[in-house]
Amino acid sequence: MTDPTQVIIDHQMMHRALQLGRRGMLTTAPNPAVGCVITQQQKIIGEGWHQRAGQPHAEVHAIAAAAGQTKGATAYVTLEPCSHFGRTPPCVNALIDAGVARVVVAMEDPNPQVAGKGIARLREAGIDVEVGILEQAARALNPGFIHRMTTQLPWLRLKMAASLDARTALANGESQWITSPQARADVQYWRAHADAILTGADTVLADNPRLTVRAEQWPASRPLPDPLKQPVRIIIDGQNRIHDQLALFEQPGPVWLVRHEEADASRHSHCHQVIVRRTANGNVDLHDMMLELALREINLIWTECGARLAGALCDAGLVNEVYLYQSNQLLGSDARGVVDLTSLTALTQAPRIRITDRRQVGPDTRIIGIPQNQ
Ligand code: AOF
Ligand code: ZN
Repeated sequence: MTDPTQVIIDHQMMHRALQLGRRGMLTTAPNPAVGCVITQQQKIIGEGWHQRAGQPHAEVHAIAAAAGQTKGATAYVTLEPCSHFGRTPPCVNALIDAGVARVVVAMEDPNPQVAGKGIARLREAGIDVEVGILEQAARALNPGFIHRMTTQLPWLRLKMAASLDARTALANGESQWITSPQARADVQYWRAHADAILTGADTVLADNPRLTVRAEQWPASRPLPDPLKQPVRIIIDGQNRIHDQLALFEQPGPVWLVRHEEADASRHSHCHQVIVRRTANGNVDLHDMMLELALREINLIWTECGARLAGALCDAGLVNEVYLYQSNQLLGSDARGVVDLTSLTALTQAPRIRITDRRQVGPDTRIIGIPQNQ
């Protein structure tokens, strides 16, 4: 039977490794964020976390920090140590060479190049390996990476802003600033977690948004990342309506345009063009678009768009998480809804959202949930 004191220590150490891993959440893409702690006689002798793709993995940093004290040590890692040569050599080799006796892993690496092979290699080398401690928390570190590795699609978060009576704009289209500055600051924080911000040409032409992450709007309660990375801005432009005189193009960071095969590639040649199939009714095939974006190593997408695109993404089953900011205003029943669900004809078909978090953000309420088709 496992020693109960050891179980508590294992949880404490993995908790620390998760804390370290979180430090990389805004910088490691397309790699996962990973943390590692090395202990000797239940005392931490080395810590590390993955910081950037191409740079050393968490284990390598932790082994270096433990500076030659690793013989017989225990390593706690939030993700299975890698067994392949990628941008960097395998971490299992580094752990075996360091002489660790035990490795505790929170979750298996879903990357097919690893997928259990790292654990097997460690066991073959006579190392005691334990898997699954704080697995749920480890999964929450990398929803985009895990989803892309297991489904070949990015994880898509759909942000919506609505009034208390769940309306998004007046009938005349006036819509900016329904929610409070605090809610908009929170949006900046979540934008920064994404590899890409996705919207449609309709929204870009109507609102002329910048779709950037801005230091001046960053929430005061959160440490400002340095440097502030700009997610790729992706615009679905099936009818070639995007023109050069947009605020989007005055800001730093890449813009990608999603278009059909027949699009005129010479227009906006400075933008990367993601060419996708059309659906039977002539629209951009959203599923095909998502596959194309995953091929470009986009793990996590933050979507801020109009009701039509939001509905189309829901109908296509491509929304993995919704972030709804609900203000304290009433806009009345002539105002517009948040999501157009055109295929919905019976209440029994109404999609349900499993609410995972609900809290106050300034005067507004933020609701996070997972559509139940997921
Ligand atoms: C680990 N520890 O800290 C991370 C791992 O191209 P590379 O060499 O950076 O390898 C990237 C892959 O390695 C990535 O897809 C994932 O499977 C794993 N990430 N593994 O042992 C780490 N970041
Ligand atoms: Zn590795």
